[in-house]
Amino acid sequence: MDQKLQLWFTELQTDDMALSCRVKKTLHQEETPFQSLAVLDTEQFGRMLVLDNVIQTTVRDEFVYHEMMAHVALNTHALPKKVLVIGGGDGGVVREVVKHRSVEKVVHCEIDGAVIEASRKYLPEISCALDDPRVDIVIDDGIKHVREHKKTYDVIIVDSTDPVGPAEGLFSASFYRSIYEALNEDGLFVAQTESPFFNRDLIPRLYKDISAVFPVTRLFLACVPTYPGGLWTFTMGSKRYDPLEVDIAGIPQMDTKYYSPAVHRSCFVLPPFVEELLVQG
Ligand code: AAT
Repeated sequence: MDQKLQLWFTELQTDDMALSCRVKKTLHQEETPFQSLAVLDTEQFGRMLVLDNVIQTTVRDEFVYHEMMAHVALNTHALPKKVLVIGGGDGGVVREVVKHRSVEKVVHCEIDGAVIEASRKYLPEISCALDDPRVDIVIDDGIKHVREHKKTYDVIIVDSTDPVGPAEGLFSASFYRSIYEALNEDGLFVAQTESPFFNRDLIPRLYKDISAVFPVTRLFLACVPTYPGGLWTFTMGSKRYDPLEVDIAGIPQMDTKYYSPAVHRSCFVLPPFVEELLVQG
């Protein structure tokens, strides 16, 4: 018998489907006041951040999600100076936001300081911009933060966990109204809005709620291998700028692996089964 011991992490992505990854090593595990937190070193995806047994990000595929959360929104706004990132304690979205030269201040509001600490220690390639002088870290509930800041931000990015537990309120109509008020008069926001295969009730509701508040509402897609189903949705609500009207020839050259000017355009092209979700509401 020459069989090495094999350890696997399994995420139940739906009640009836799982994703399993072979684990080289468990680097960290703790119960925070908000959730159970683990950092695993996996064979397939490298280091992986897991909250409440759900994969949040991995070193090998994180670029897709973080680039698409940041650059579609920031390149839609004419001159984003002040940006709020809610959630995203790993720092991946912040790392992408600070690539924009117009950005003067990034407020990073994460409810669970333990996620930031673990990411600083075990995910340096993702958390590396958290010490940028333009970044202010606030440990607080994003819902409370937006309520307390009116007409403050040009762009708000909601990098939240799934709509259960502390993140549930980040998927509500009242939260979208508070976001509207926290934005400047030409502001816009983007949120991760889950899987078009497995969240077919949630996505139409969010789209309708955001459309009720923002004159421009657009849904776009990207492929994130470690999220359920791979294909992932993001929804943007904007007071003035339309991401489809951006002159993509004017987008500056950026150090990215998934996002590009052409992808800025193509990510809004929706297959009919996704388009269908937007007319249900
Ligand atoms: N960058 C991809 C990682 C995430 S983590 C989402 C973060 O949102 C977590 O660190 C969590 O602590 C934080 N969070 C949850 N609720 C709140 C809140 N109310 N205010 C501020 N931060 C919050 C996203 C992964 C998406 C996974 C999709 N399956």
